[in-house]
Amino acid sequence: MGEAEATTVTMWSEGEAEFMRRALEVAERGQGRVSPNPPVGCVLVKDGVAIAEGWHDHLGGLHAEQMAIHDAEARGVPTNGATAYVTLEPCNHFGRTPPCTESLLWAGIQRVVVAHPDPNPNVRGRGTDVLREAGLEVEVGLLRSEAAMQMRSFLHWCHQRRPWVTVKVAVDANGSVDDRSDVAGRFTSEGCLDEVHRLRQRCDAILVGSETVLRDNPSLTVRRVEHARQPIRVVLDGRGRIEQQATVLTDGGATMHLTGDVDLERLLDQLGDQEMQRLLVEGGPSTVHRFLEAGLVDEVLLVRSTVEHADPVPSGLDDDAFRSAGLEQHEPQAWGEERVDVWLRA
Ligand code: AOF
Ligand code: ZN
Repeated sequence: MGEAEATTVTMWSEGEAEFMRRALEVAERGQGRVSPNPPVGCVLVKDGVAIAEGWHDHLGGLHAEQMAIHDAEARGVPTNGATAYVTLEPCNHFGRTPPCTESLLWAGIQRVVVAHPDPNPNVRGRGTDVLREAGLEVEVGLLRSEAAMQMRSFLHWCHQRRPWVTVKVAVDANGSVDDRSDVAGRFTSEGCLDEVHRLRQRCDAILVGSETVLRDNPSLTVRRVEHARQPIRVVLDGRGRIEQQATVLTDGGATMHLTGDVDLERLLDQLGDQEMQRLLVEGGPSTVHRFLEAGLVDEVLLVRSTVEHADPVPSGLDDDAFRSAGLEQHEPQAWGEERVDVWLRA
Protein backbone atom coordinates (compact mmCIF):
# COMPACT_ATOMS: atom_id res chain seq x y z
CA MET A 1 0.00 0.00 0.00
CA GLY A 2 1.36 3.44 -0.91
CA GLU A 3 1.75 5.88 1.92
CA ALA A 4 -0.71 8.42 0.52
CA GLU A 5 -3.43 5.77 0.19
CA ALA A 6 -2.80 4.74 3.75
CA THR A 7 -4.76 7.70 5.13
CA THR A 8 -8.21 6.53 6.23
CA VAL A 9 -11.10 8.76 5.19
CA THR A 10 -12.55 9.48 8.61
CA MET A 11 -13.94 12.53 10.35
CA TRP A 12 -12.39 12.69 13.78
CA SER A 13 -13.92 14.79 16.55
CA GLU A 14 -12.10 17.69 18.18
CA GLY A 15 -11.89 15.53 21.33
CA GLU A 16 -10.00 12.87 19.38
CA ALA A 17 -7.70 15.49 17.92
CA GLU A 18 -6.96 16.62 21.49
CA PHE A 19 -5.81 13.08 22.41
CA MET A 20 -3.53 12.97 19.39
CA ARG A 21 -2.22 16.45 20.20
CA ARG A 22 -1.30 15.14 23.66
CA ALA A 23 0.42 12.13 22.03
CA LEU A 24 2.47 14.56 19.89
CA GLU A 25 3.27 16.60 22.98
CA VAL A 26 4.66 13.65 24.97
CA ALA A 27 6.51 12.41 21.87
CA GLU A 28 8.47 15.67 21.97
CA ARG A 29 10.25 14.41 25.12
CA GLY A 30 12.18 11.94 23.00
CA GLN A 31 13.46 14.59 20.55
CA GLY A 32 17.22 14.44 20.32
CA ARG A 33 17.34 11.21 22.37
CA VAL A 34 15.99 8.52 20.06
CA SER A 35 17.80 9.09 16.75
CA PRO A 36 17.89 7.18 14.39
CA ASN A 37 14.35 6.40 15.55
CA PRO A 38 11.62 9.04 15.33
CA PRO A 39 10.01 10.63 18.38
CA VAL A 40 6.71 8.80 19.00
CA GLY A 41 3.93 9.34 21.54
CA CYS A 42 0.87 7.32 22.59
CA VAL A 43 -2.25 8.05 24.66
CA LEU A 44 -4.65 5.29 25.79
CA VAL A 45 -8.28 6.34 26.12
CA LYS A 46 -11.22 4.50 27.66
CA ASP A 47 -14.78 5.80 27.81
CA GLY A 48 -13.58 9.17 26.56
CA VAL A 49 -10.96 9.53 29.30
CA ALA A 50 -7.17 9.33 28.94
CA ILE A 51 -6.00 6.46 31.14
CA ALA A 52 -2.29 6.29 30.28
CA GLU A 53 0.41 7.78 28.10
CA GLY A 54 3.85 6.85 26.88
CA TRP A 55 6.60 8.00 24.57
CA HIS A 56 9.77 6.61 23.05
CA ASP A 57 12.15 8.14 25.56
CA HIS A 58 15.63 7.06 24.51
CA LEU A 59 17.22 4.74 21.99
CA GLY A 60 16.86 1.15 23.19
CA GLY A 61 14.05 2.15 25.58
CA LEU A 62 10.44 1.03 25.25
CA HIS A 63 8.42 2.14 22.25
CA ALA A 64 5.61 4.62 22.99
CA GLU A 65 2.77 2.07 22.93
CA GLN A 66 4.61 -0.28 25.28
CA MET A 67 5.39 2.51 27.73
CA ALA A 68 1.73 3.58 27.75
CA ILE A 69 0.58 -0.01 28.42
CA HIS A 70 3.15 -0.30 31.24
CA ASP A 71 1.96 3.01 32.64
CA ALA A 72 -1.62 1.70 32.83
CA GLU A 73 -0.53 -1.63 34.33
CA ALA A 74 1.67 0.03 36.93
CA ARG A 75 -1.35 1.95 38.15
CA GLY A 76 -3.66 -1.06 37.97
CA VAL A 77 -5.85 0.47 35.23
CA PRO A 78 -7.30 -2.14 32.81
CA THR A 79 -6.56 -1.48 29.13
CA ASN A 80 -9.20 -3.84 27.68
CA GLY A 81 -11.35 -2.18 25.08
CA ALA A 82 -9.28 1.02 25.08
CA THR A 83 -8.40 3.15 22.05
CA ALA A 84 -4.72 3.91 21.41
CA TYR A 85 -3.82 7.25 19.79
CA VAL A 86 -0.33 6.84 18.38
CA THR A 87 1.71 9.36 16.37
CA LEU A 88 3.36 6.62 14.24
CA GLU A 89 2.04 3.34 12.86
CA PRO A 90 2.83 0.61 15.43
CA CYS A 91 5.81 -1.53 14.50
CA ASN A 92 5.45 -5.21 13.72
CA HIS A 93 9.10 -6.27 13.82
CA PHE A 94 11.58 -7.51 16.37
CA GLY A 95 14.13 -4.72 16.61
CA ARG A 96 15.56 -3.24 19.75
CA THR A 97 12.16 -4.07 21.29
CA PRO A 98 9.50 -6.73 20.52
CA PRO A 99 6.66 -5.66 18.15
CA CYS A 100 4.20 -3.05 19.41
CA THR A 101 1.42 -4.81 17.49
CA GLU A 102 1.77 -7.78 19.88
CA SER A 103 1.70 -5.54 22.95
CA LEU A 104 -1.46 -3.82 21.72
CA LEU A 105 -3.18 -7.16 21.06
CA TRP A 106 -2.08 -8.57 24.36
CA ALA A 107 -3.37 -5.45 26.17
CA GLY A 108 -6.81 -5.92 24.61
CA ILE A 109 -6.78 -2.61 22.74
CA GLN A 110 -9.85 -2.40 20.50
CA ARG A 111 -9.15 0.55 18.26
CA VAL A 112 -5.95 2.24 17.09
CA VAL A 113 -5.82 5.76 15.67
CA VAL A 114 -2.52 6.55 13.95
CA ALA A 115 -1.26 9.97 12.86
CA HIS A 116 1.36 8.87 10.30
CA PRO A 117 2.23 5.60 8.53
CA ASP A 118 5.75 4.27 9.10
CA PRO A 119 7.87 4.44 5.92
CA ASN A 120 10.58 2.27 7.51
CA PRO A 121 10.95 -0.64 5.05
CA ASN A 122 10.96 -3.08 7.99
CA VAL A 123 7.55 -1.90 9.12
CA ARG A 124 5.68 -0.33 6.18
CA GLY A 125 1.99 -1.20 6.08
CA ARG A 126 2.38 -4.40 8.05
CA GLY A 127 1.70 -2.80 11.44
CA THR A 128 -1.80 -1.64 10.52
CA ASP A 129 -2.48 -4.79 8.42
CA VAL A 130 -1.66 -7.12 11.28
CA LEU A 131 -3.88 -5.18 13.69
CA ARG A 132 -6.78 -5.18 11.20
CA GLU A 133 -6.37 -8.90 10.56
CA ALA A 134 -6.63 -9.42 14.32
CA GLY A 135 -9.97 -7.60 14.31
CA LEU A 136 -8.99 -4.18 15.64
CA GLU A 137 -10.39 -0.99 14.14
CA VAL A 138 -7.50 0.98 12.67
CA GLU A 139 -7.63 4.54 11.33
CA VAL A 140 -4.71 6.47 9.89
CA GLY A 141 -4.20 10.19 9.32
CA LEU A 142 -5.40 12.14 12.38
CA LEU A 143 -3.02 15.18 12.64
CA ARG A 144 -0.86 13.56 10.00
CA SER A 145 0.85 16.76 8.88
CA GLU A 146 1.66 17.77 12.46
CA ALA A 147 3.22 14.34 12.99
CA ALA A 148 5.11 14.61 9.69
CA MET A 149 6.51 17.95 10.84
CA GLN A 150 7.61 16.51 14.18
CA MET A 151 9.41 13.53 12.65
CA ARG A 152 10.50 15.25 9.43
CA SER A 153 14.15 14.26 9.66
CA PHE A 154 13.24 10.57 10.18
CA LEU A 155 10.77 10.61 7.25
CA HIS A 156 13.26 12.42 5.02
CA TRP A 157 15.99 9.92 5.85
CA CYS A 158 13.66 6.93 5.23
CA HIS A 159 12.94 8.28 1.72
CA GLN A 160 16.29 9.83 0.74
CA ARG A 161 18.79 7.97 2.92
CA ARG A 162 20.36 11.37 3.56
CA PRO A 163 20.14 13.71 6.55
CA TRP A 164 17.62 16.55 6.65
CA VAL A 165 19.72 19.72 6.31
CA THR A 166 18.92 22.58 8.69
CA VAL A 167 20.79 25.87 8.28
CA LYS A 168 20.98 28.12 11.32
CA VAL A 169 22.39 31.59 10.92
CA ALA A 170 22.18 34.79 12.98
CA VAL A 171 22.05 38.23 11.39
CA ASP A 172 21.89 41.79 12.73
CA ALA A 173 19.13 44.29 11.88
CA ASN A 174 20.68 44.80 8.43
CA GLY A 175 21.40 41.19 7.54
CA SER A 176 25.06 41.31 8.60
CA VAL A 177 26.55 38.12 10.05
CA ASP A 178 29.58 39.64 11.76
CA ASP A 179 31.09 42.90 12.94
CA ARG A 180 34.60 43.48 11.59
CA SER A 181 35.19 46.25 14.14
CA ASP A 182 34.76 43.80 17.01
CA VAL A 183 36.35 40.63 18.27
CA ALA A 184 34.21 37.70 17.21
CA GLY A 185 31.32 37.53 19.61
CA ARG A 186 27.73 36.72 20.16
CA PHE A 187 25.12 39.34 19.41
CA THR A 188 22.00 37.44 20.43
CA SER A 189 20.33 36.93 23.83
CA GLU A 190 20.97 34.22 26.44
CA GLY A 191 17.49 32.79 25.79
CA CYS A 192 18.41 32.46 22.14
CA LEU A 193 21.60 30.62 23.02
CA ASP A 194 19.57 28.10 25.06
CA GLU A 195 17.51 27.40 21.93
CA VAL A 196 20.62 27.01 19.80
CA HIS A 197 21.90 24.31 22.16
CA ARG A 198 18.51 22.59 22.15
CA LEU A 199 18.66 22.61 18.36
CA ARG A 200 22.19 21.15 18.35
CA GLN A 201 21.03 18.40 20.69
CA ARG A 202 18.42 17.38 18.09
CA CYS A 203 20.99 17.10 15.31
CA ASP A 204 23.28 14.17 14.59
CA ALA A 205 26.02 16.29 13.02
CA ILE A 206 27.03 19.97 12.94
CA LEU A 207 28.91 21.40 9.98
CA VAL A 208 30.93 24.61 9.56
CA GLY A 209 33.46 25.92 7.10
CA SER A 210 37.06 26.88 7.84
CA GLU A 211 36.19 30.61 8.03
CA THR A 212 34.06 29.99 11.10
CA VAL A 213 36.78 27.95 12.79
CA LEU A 214 39.42 30.60 12.05
CA ARG A 215 37.25 33.50 13.24
CA ASP A 216 35.46 31.98 16.27
CA ASN A 217 37.41 28.84 17.22
CA PRO A 218 34.07 27.28 18.26
CA SER A 219 33.67 24.01 20.15
CA LEU A 220 30.32 23.16 18.46
CA THR A 221 29.28 21.03 21.41
CA VAL A 222 25.91 20.84 23.13
CA ARG A 223 25.88 22.65 26.46
CA ARG A 224 22.98 24.03 28.53
CA VAL A 225 21.08 20.72 28.02
CA GLU A 226 21.06 17.89 30.58
CA HIS A 227 22.34 14.46 29.48
CA ALA A 228 23.24 15.88 26.11
CA ARG A 229 24.47 13.57 23.43
CA GLN A 230 27.20 15.22 21.36
CA PRO A 231 26.67 15.45 17.60
CA ILE A 232 29.69 14.74 15.45
CA ARG A 233 31.34 17.83 13.99
CA VAL A 234 32.14 18.24 10.33
CA VAL A 235 34.59 20.92 9.20
CA LEU A 236 34.92 21.77 5.52
CA ASP A 237 38.52 22.92 5.12
CA GLY A 238 39.26 22.48 1.42
CA ARG A 239 42.37 24.62 1.57
CA GLY A 240 43.71 23.07 4.77
CA ARG A 241 43.82 26.39 6.61
CA ILE A 242 42.77 25.29 10.09
CA GLU A 243 45.49 25.02 12.68
CA GLN A 244 46.01 21.74 14.48
CA GLN A 245 45.30 23.47 17.82
CA ALA A 246 41.73 24.41 16.82
CA THR A 247 39.30 23.47 19.59
CA VAL A 248 37.19 21.22 17.33
CA LEU A 249 40.28 19.15 16.58
CA THR A 250 41.76 18.95 20.07
CA ASP A 251 38.96 18.73 22.65
CA GLY A 252 38.54 14.98 22.33
CA GLY A 253 35.12 15.01 20.63
CA ALA A 254 34.45 13.38 17.25
CA THR A 255 35.26 15.59 14.26
CA MET A 256 35.40 14.89 10.53
CA HIS A 257 38.03 17.34 9.29
CA LEU A 258 37.62 17.32 5.51
CA THR A 259 40.51 18.78 3.53
CA GLY A 260 40.47 18.74 -0.25
CA ASP A 261 37.45 19.22 -2.51
CA VAL A 262 34.35 18.00 -0.76
CA ASP A 263 31.41 16.90 -2.86
CA LEU A 264 28.44 17.90 -0.72
CA GLU A 265 26.10 15.30 -2.20
CA ARG A 266 28.59 12.53 -1.46
CA LEU A 267 29.06 13.87 2.03
CA LEU A 268 25.29 13.71 2.65
CA ASP A 269 25.22 10.15 1.28
CA GLN A 270 28.02 9.18 3.66
CA LEU A 271 26.31 10.75 6.67
CA GLY A 272 23.06 9.05 5.65
CA ASP A 273 24.83 5.68 5.48
CA GLN A 274 25.83 6.26 9.10
CA GLU A 275 22.13 6.78 9.95
CA MET A 276 22.61 10.50 10.53
CA GLN A 277 19.16 11.99 10.03
CA ARG A 278 19.71 15.67 10.71
CA LEU A 279 22.66 17.85 9.79
CA LEU A 280 22.95 21.36 11.20
CA VAL A 281 24.88 23.79 9.03
CA GLU A 282 26.03 26.61 11.31
CA GLY A 283 27.69 28.89 8.83
CA GLY A 284 29.31 31.11 7.77
CA PRO A 285 27.77 32.64 4.67
CA SER A 286 30.00 31.04 2.05
CA THR A 287 29.31 27.55 3.38
CA VAL A 288 25.60 28.27 3.64
CA HIS A 289 25.53 29.62 0.08
CA ARG A 290 27.23 26.43 -1.17
CA PHE A 291 24.45 24.32 0.32
CA LEU A 292 21.72 26.68 -0.92
CA GLU A 293 23.08 26.82 -4.45
CA ALA A 294 23.34 23.03 -4.60
CA GLY A 295 19.65 22.84 -3.59
CA LEU A 296 20.56 20.75 -0.54
CA VAL A 297 18.90 22.82 2.19
CA ASP A 298 15.63 21.56 3.71
CA GLU A 299 15.18 24.18 6.41
CA VAL A 300 16.58 27.59 7.33
CA LEU A 301 16.35 29.14 10.79
CA LEU A 302 17.36 32.77 10.43
CA VAL A 303 17.88 34.39 13.83
CA ARG A 304 17.24 38.14 13.59
CA SER A 305 18.91 40.35 16.13
CA THR A 306 17.98 44.03 16.50
CA VAL A 307 21.65 44.95 17.08
CA GLU A 308 23.38 46.95 14.32
CA HIS A 309 26.96 46.04 13.51
CA ALA A 310 29.35 49.03 13.21
CA ASP A 311 31.39 47.42 10.43
CA PRO A 312 28.93 44.95 8.89
CA VAL A 313 29.65 41.81 6.89
CA PRO A 314 26.74 41.44 4.46
CA SER A 315 25.67 37.82 4.04
CA GLY A 316 23.39 37.85 0.99
CA LEU A 317 21.22 35.47 3.02
CA ASP A 318 17.89 37.07 2.24
CA ASP A 319 14.41 36.07 1.09
CA ASP A 320 15.53 35.89 -2.56
CA ALA A 321 18.37 33.52 -1.75
CA PHE A 322 16.02 31.21 0.17
CA ARG A 323 13.25 31.33 -2.43
CA SER A 324 15.61 30.48 -5.26
CA ALA A 325 16.84 27.53 -3.21
CA GLY A 326 13.27 26.14 -3.30
CA LEU A 327 12.27 27.16 0.22
CA GLU A 328 9.09 28.81 1.42
CA GLN A 329 8.51 30.90 4.51
CA HIS A 330 6.56 29.57 7.50
CA GLU A 331 5.41 31.03 10.83
CA PRO A 332 8.32 32.69 12.66
CA GLN A 333 9.45 31.50 16.11
CA ALA A 334 10.73 33.41 19.13
CA TRP A 335 14.07 32.37 20.62
CA GLY A 336 14.73 34.44 23.73
CA GLU A 337 14.61 38.05 22.60
CA GLU A 338 15.12 37.24 18.94
CA ARG A 339 12.68 36.48 16.17
CA VAL A 340 13.55 33.50 14.02
CA ASP A 341 12.41 33.34 10.41
CA VAL A 342 11.59 29.78 9.38
CA TRP A 343 11.98 28.55 5.79
CA LEU A 344 11.15 25.01 4.72
CA ARG A 345 11.51 23.10 1.48
CA ALA A 346 8.33 23.76 -0.51
C1 AOF B 1 6.60 2.10 17.22
N1 AOF B 1 6.60 2.84 18.36
O1 AOF B 1 7.54 4.30 19.73
C2 AOF B 1 8.66 3.83 17.72
C3 AOF B 1 8.61 3.10 16.50
O2 AOF B 1 14.81 -1.31 16.17
P1 AOF B 1 13.84 -0.55 17.01
O3 AOF B 1 13.07 -1.43 17.92
O4 AOF B 1 14.48 0.61 17.72
O5 AOF B 1 12.73 0.04 16.02
C4 AOF B 1 12.94 1.21 15.36
C5 AOF B 1 11.90 1.43 14.31
O6 AOF B 1 10.58 1.28 14.84
C6 AOF B 1 11.97 2.87 13.84
O7 AOF B 1 12.90 3.02 12.81
C7 AOF B 1 10.56 3.12 13.39
O8 AOF B 1 10.32 2.53 12.14
C8 AOF B 1 9.77 2.37 14.45
N2 AOF B 1 9.60 3.25 15.60
N3 AOF B 1 7.56 2.27 16.28
O9 AOF B 1 5.73 1.25 17.04
C9 AOF B 1 7.58 3.68 18.65
N4 AOF B 1 9.70 4.65 18.01
ZN1 ZN C 1 7.09 -0.40 18.25
